[in-house]
Amino acid sequence: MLALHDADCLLHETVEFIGAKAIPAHESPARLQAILSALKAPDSSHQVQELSYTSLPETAKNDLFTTISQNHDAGYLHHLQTVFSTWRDKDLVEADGSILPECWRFPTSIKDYHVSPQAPRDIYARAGFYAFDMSTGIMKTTWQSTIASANLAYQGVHTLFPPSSSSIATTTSPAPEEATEEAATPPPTTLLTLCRPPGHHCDGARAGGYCYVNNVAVAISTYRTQFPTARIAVLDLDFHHGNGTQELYYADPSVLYVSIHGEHEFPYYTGAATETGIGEGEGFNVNLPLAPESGVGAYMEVLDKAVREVRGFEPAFVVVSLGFDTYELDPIGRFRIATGDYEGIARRAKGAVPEGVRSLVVLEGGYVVEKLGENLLSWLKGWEEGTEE
Ligand code: Q9C
Ligand code: ZN
Repeated sequence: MLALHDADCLLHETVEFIGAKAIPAHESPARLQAILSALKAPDSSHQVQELSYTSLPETAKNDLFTTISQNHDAGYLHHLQTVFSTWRDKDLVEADGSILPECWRFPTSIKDYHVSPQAPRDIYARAGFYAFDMSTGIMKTTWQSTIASANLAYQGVHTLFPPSSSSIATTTSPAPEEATEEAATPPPTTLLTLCRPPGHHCDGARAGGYCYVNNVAVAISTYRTQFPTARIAVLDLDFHHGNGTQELYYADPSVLYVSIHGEHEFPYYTGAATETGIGEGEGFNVNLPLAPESGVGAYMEVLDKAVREVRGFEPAFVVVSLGFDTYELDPIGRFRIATGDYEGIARRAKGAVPEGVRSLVVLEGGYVVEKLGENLLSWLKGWEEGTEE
């Protein structure tokens, strides 16, 4: 299977608070290194295509930024891009340090009173305004990795659905004389984007859960430019509920969000089965929380339900949010899925994709670095062998 990667995704390396301790974040560059070594091993049947956001022409950069801006607030994006240098200029953070929030927006107990939606003037307070937890520090290369990660989702959709207009430049654009030959090659039916940082927790204006820009939303907005009204299904298989993705499409009947995740786990305040959508989006959000310590048997039962939901929706495009924090030894996930189980899980999950429909697999979490490669290879085997139904 084709996987898209950008070396800039390896740069971001921050800290998190967990319990009473600040530790190097579980979401580390070593995760991606492990995945790359597995995909590039001599006996691997997979191909890694290296992209480079930084060498894109300005027009493509602008187009990507416009796409991101469809889902994220301008003040928030400005904050992600500038907060580190602002703090650094005032000597408020070390060159290799990470900015973490100290005070969040909070609901008051006064009925009908709403906290001002304005970003606070105070420089420390702004870090809290644009975040919802202390796992999502901002260091000097965070934006560079974030934009490279988002670009993978953007380019991934362009690879699956080559735009007819030549206005969309990629780093892999063929030279004009090769263009006809290139166009004759049919696009792949599925591909994997090695996104890091991940994306499913951040919402329109808040970073959280190691996420800054929602890569799945980038993929959906990119797809929408070509197919404005087609139905899109998101199947979220990370251990954690993708609160950000849920929120972005909660009122949207053209995007079905289906998630299997640990019950009563991070992000704690979302993910209940009672969250079914709102307004026109009612019925198009399906949460399938599963008890911690569940093994592959219980997981398969609920996966069957998820697959039926997606199939019933008849999507024209399927996006998978793929996390390996469902693995039995994961430090922050609590299911009991074994390496060998991923093949069967992916084979079953592939049944969610209707025949002839293309799919994009977007990397989210998974924190047992030593097993990430094997777990992914097992999953990809099942996904490639599994049939669309
Ligand atoms: N006690 C992803 O997997 N901290 N994000 C959890 C648990 C944040 C997970 C603390 C976990 C974020 C993409
Ligand atoms: Zn996760």
